[in-house]
Amino acid sequence: MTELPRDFSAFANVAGFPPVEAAVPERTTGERRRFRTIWISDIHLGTKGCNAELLIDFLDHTDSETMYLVGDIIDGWRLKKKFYWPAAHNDIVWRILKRAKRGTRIVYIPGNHDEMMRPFSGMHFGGVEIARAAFHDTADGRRLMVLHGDEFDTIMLAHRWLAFVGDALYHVMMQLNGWVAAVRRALGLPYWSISKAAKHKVKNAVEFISKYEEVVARAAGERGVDGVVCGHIHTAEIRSFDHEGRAIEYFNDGDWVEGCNALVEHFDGRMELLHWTEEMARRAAEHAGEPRIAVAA
Ligand SMILES: [Mn+2]
Repeated sequence: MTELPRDFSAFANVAGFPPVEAAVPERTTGERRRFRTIWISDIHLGTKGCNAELLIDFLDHTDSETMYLVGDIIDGWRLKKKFYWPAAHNDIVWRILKRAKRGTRIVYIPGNHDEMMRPFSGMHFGGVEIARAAFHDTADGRRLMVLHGDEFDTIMLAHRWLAFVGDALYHVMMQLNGWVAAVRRALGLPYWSISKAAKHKVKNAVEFISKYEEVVARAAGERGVDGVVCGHIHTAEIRSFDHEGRAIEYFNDGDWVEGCNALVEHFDGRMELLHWTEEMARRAAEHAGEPRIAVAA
């Protein structure tokens, strides 16, 4: 007899997939900001880290002719270990499929966490094209290479883990430093700075990111394109690199775990990084000045 998954209700949720209706209804009133192109990646659906509420807000306030899903959309690695699939994650899939139905061209480029989708490259599911990589031509005539970015891990492998040393950990270590120093002194041990060691690691992480960006941009330069769009390292960025006297633009669309970023192309070809927490704060501030309608008791 086959064993049922522990969280059977969550399994039932996926069994009825694709969902007929979203648990959180799609916002249908108000203006949506329209773009020529939207790039989002590293959503990590199926993990607690995914900032689903913010992404739902983003999807309900924007629209585009084309949308690229630049990998690590579903976290297959984590799902395999522990099944986790809240309604909000279904709502994101529902909204993406709805967009495709409304006429948005959607290109899904699987990453390393959703590599089980890579064998389906060249196929269409519910109006979503699956591709290993893509080329995008901007409105002002630049050709961009679009890929997830884990392709460069083999080059970067030695320093990979350093990219995940967070700032929070660094600050905790700074605080621990004084305490550790006191204990070591009491034990008659020589001074050793935990924060200095941590700082070295953080510095290495910054160097890793910078090196990664350079490696990706160089690969784009060698391919003869004008720029590259990727994700993977969860660090949103727009940077320009020189490749044999030619400017190569590096775009990283960030993530929806910490940064909550999207890369957008305006209708004139101008590229912009959106930081959605800031966009939401701005929207709240704009509405704060509006008079509230008093409800009669
Ligand atoms: Mn990745």
